[in-house]
Amino acid sequence: MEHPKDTLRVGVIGTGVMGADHAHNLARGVRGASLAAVADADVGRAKTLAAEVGADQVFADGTEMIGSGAVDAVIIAVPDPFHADLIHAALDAGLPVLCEKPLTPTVEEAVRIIRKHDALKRPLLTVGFMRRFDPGYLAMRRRLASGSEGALLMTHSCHRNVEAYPGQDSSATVTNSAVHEIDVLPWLAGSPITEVQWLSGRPSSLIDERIDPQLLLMRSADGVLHTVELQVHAQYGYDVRCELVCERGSIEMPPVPALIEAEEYIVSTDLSRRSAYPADWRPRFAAAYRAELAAWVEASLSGTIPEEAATARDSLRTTIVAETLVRSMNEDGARLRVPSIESVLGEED
Ligand code: ISE
Repeated sequence: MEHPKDTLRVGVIGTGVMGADHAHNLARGVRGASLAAVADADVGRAKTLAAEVGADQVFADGTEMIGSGAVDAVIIAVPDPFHADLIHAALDAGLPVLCEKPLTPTVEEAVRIIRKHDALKRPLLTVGFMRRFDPGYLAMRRRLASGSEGALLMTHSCHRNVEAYPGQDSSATVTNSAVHEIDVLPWLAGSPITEVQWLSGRPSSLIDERIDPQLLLMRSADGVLHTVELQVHAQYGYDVRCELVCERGSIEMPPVPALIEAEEYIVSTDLSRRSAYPADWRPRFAAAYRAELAAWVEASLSGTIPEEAATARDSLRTTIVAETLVRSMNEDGARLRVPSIESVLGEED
């Protein structure tokens, strides 16, 4: 399908937490976009969402929506293992895709997508690593680039969810949650991750299905060391932190910047000092999701993908690192080299 057009008719596939969030954002208004349809195997849930957001059409199957002619572009927000088939269908139909992270849980599936994508005349695939649009991360990146604190030496991140998704195992902490840090840290630091190690210590007694917390150590090609603590069943709040340790100082992300938007202040009262935490990532990254969607719509209308967003290749790189970390988990915390994207794609000289 050829663009530019005035309005991009967007279809949302998957009406769970993130599909619904994207649909509501579209319904609130994104310049150049209209929400044309939603799809979900759970048709009842899709119909409820369609009524809430004013989407004209409901499909029981995302592939059917892609082939229907009713949409010009799709957002894929189904569970991770189902991303690949829908991406293939959308690319075959020539539709721009915004796929929720991760691209795919395995490198093998991601490679097949890259091969198809590389053969296209124009890029169609954007992956929803929304932290690249978050004002907090963007501010840190600008400050680092200014050089005021000198060269980057280390980073420390912490990523805590209130409750783990049920039915997932320890590897999902890496492939579903840590992928955000695996994407955003090289983007901040400007150097790919080349070596990793997965570690765990005393596990929380509050969750049986997976080891929680987990600690990831990652080293980038230029020697910067990244520590990442993941705790997906932390109970108290959704808490994402990041500190960049430099030669002459450290740059810390302002705590919970999204609360400023929600007018949740740090309150001192009754002999105490309190600040609120969001319950999950939607309020914390609300501004990022909106900016990501706006950039994707604008780029799709002019036949390209947003410059700021994670590309298919960026996302393959992330999946390679995540898969190596899961290997380290299965090999008792072995320190492992991360295969280069060129070696995985057979593009080495
Ligand atoms: C979830 O799927 C997300 O993408 C959130 O941003 C992340 O913080 C959470 O850990 C994931 O499970």
